[in-house]
Amino acid sequence: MPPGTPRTAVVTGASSGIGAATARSLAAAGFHVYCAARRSDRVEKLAAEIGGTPVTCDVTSDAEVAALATLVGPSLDVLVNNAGGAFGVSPVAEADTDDWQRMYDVNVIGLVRVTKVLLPALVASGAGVILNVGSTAGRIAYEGGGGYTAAKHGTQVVTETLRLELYDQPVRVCEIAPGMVRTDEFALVRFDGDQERAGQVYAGVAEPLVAEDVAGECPSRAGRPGCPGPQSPC
Ligand code: 8X3
Repeated sequence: MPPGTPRTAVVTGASSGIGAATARSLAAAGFHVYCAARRSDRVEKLAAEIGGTPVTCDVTSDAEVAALATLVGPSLDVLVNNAGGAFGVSPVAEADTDDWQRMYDVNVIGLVRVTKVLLPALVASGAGVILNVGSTAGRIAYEGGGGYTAAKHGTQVVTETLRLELYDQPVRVCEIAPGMVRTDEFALVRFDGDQERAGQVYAGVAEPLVAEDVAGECPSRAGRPGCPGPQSPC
């Protein structure tokens, strides 16, 4: 890599929440960020803000993911597999299997699809990093959460499998598994746009995590009780 060439990162699901915050955080650290998500207007705005490249990309589409890899080219330093989500809270006995399928498609197969096409570029960088955004839902079970927890357990197991399989390759495989994070859309999507039910998820939680906590910046928490300061790890 010629001196002065910025390191590169791909963030999927970059249109909002943890994905957008991560893209901003990586850009602030000097990366050129490919901001990938389905909603073109959102990624275009974000990419313009951080000097990155917008990519309209649905991780469930072979063609769009292939186009992402073509755009990125032969070398990539960091892949953040953030695209994911929860749809519905039906108990297993009443499972909406279309919702369960969608959750598996985006949280597991989508992650695999993107990883597979970008892996050669990550290896080529000589020190690639794959960061999969999992969840505490990939560690536990809760009533009504079966479809999402099953999918996020899948995220975790794929991550661990990949780590073992790449033991002799110059690629680190990591997972971050946040708990409840209050973002604009996670709960709203889960409850199909029902603002009131979405709001109840965070009721009684004094200071839920926010996207920037996960992305590594913590300006929103600076000054709160127990915060050691914006430059220190919380
Ligand atoms: C989201 C965590 O607790 O809402 O990944 O399922 S939870």
